[in-house]
Amino acid sequence: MLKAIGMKVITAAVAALAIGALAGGTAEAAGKKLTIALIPGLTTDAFYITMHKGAQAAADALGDTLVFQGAPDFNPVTQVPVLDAVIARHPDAILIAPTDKVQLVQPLKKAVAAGIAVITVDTFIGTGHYQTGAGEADFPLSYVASDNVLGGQIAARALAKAIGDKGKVYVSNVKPGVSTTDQREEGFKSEMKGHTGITVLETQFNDDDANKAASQLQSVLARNPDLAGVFGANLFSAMGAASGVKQAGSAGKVKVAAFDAPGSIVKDLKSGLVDMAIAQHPSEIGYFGVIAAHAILNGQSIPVNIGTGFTVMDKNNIDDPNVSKYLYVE
Ligand code: T6T
Repeated sequence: MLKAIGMKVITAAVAALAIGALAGGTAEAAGKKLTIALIPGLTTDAFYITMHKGAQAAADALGDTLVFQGAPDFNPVTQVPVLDAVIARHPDAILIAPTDKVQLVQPLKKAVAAGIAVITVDTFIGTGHYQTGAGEADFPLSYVASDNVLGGQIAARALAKAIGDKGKVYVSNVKPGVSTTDQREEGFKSEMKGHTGITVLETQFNDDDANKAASQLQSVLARNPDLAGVFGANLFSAMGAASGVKQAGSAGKVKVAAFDAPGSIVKDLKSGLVDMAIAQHPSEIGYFGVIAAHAILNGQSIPVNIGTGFTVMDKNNIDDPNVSKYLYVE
């Protein structure tokens, strides 16, 4: 059964804006032809590749030019030089998934100083509350993303159910300071507080490296032979944890709740290695990011938060085309 989460908080305002912007069907009707840059967290991640596809679809519909430029790993040290290079090309707008809540603040201020509109997609800087007049990092014009606290809560509920509401679990996570994955862990832990039979062990940070996540799974399992489950808080954390479970010969015994939905998740769901996957809708994030940039640069107001949905996948619904259409592209 399709469990599309009822959080289509793409507001009526955004929907109207999208329709209004696209209704003319031509670049002239929609406004001036713009150059919009999309800087992902990293280039080789199916999540951002899918986001790029959505962004390109919107740019094509609006007659804008989209530039996709990113770093090979999820790291502010490699992302900031990419951002500097993009600022030097002076696009009209930058859509960026900042790889750190703090370290991207000053570099993004340079974009604003250069007269470039800044919108963050997927991740945020500061607190994520923009345009409030408070704090040093509220300057982005909008934040387009999944509700990541809710995503963590959904994962916790599903994992609790899969392990019969008792036993030890842990979160396989990227690194502290990443807004999305911090929020997923927060949501997971807050939900687990209500599950008194479940003990949440210390989080394992893998630097977005699936091999590290796999070996951490095996170490946690060696220390806790009664480990009941793991929550992989993003694609590489989840895929790595699942492969650690498989290598340990514990498939089906240690339950896996995965965030993100690369194509390879299908066989893992069907084999029972992974119990459920929370697919984000990255194509929507890219699409509405471009629409928002286009709108604000054409004098329209835009919502400061644009929320996109989730689709929860498991072995019972993955063959439904209304579910599988949310698998990420590679
Ligand atoms: O989970 C996504 C994204 O939302 C997160 O910010 C970073 O990791 C991913 O790109 C998946 O690898």
